[in-house]
Amino acid sequence: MSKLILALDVLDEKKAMDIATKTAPYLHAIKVGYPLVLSSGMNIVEKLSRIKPVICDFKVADIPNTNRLITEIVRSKGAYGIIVHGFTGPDSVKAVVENAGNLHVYVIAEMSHPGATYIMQQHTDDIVRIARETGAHGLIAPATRPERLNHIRKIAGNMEILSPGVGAQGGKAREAIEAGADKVIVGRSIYNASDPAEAARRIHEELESI
Ligand code: OMP
Repeated sequence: MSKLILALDVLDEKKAMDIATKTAPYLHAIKVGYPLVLSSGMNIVEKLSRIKPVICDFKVADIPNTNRLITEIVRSKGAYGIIVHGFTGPDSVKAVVENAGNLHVYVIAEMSHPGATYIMQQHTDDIVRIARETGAHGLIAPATRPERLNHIRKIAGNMEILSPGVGAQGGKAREAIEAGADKVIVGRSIYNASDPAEAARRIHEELESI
C-alpha cells in the first residue's frame, strides 16, 4: 500500500481529474481542500472517490453543531477522511468523531508552516490528548519539523500520522517517515511538475525504499 497522499490543490475540475487519474497508481489517497471544492463544487469528492479514497481537508473548527453538519455532508459525498482542528476543544472534535461513521477523522496536531510556532506549537500536546480522548483516527504533523513530528509520534499512541510539508515547504519524505509519520501529503511538487505521474512515482518509490 502506498504511503503517498496527493494534495490536489488545483482550481480546475478537468485538471484535477486528469492529475488524479494519472497519479492514482502511486497514491494511497487524494486530499481535497477549499481551493478545489470552492472552485469545482462538492461533487468533485464523489467523482474523485471513484479513482481513489478522498480525504476532505476542511480544517473543521467550529462549535459542535456546525462541526456535525459539516461531517454529515462530507460523509454523504462518500469521502474516506476528514481533517479537523483540535484547538476548538474536545466537544467540537467529539461532534465530528461521533458523526463520522466510517470516515477517518484526522486532527491537526501542529501545522507545517513557520507561523505554527507562534501559537499552535504551545498547545500541540493538549491537542494530541484531545484527539486521543475523543477517539479520532489520526493526526496531521509537520514534515518541516521532523523533531516535532517525532515528539508527536511518541505521544500519539497508535494513531495514524499523516505528514504534510514535503517538497515545496522544504520537508523530506524520508525524514518524515523516519521521524514517525505513516504517510506523507504532497501537493505542489506533484501537481506543478511537468509530469505529475512521474513526480508521484518517484516519491512513491522513495517511500517504498525506506
Ligand atoms: P504542498 O505544500 O503544496 O505540498 O501542499 C501541502 C498540503 O497540505 C496543502 O493542501 C496544505 O493545505 C496541507 N497542509 C499543510 O501544508 N500543512 C499543515 O499543517 C496541514 C495541512 C493539511 O491539513 O493537510
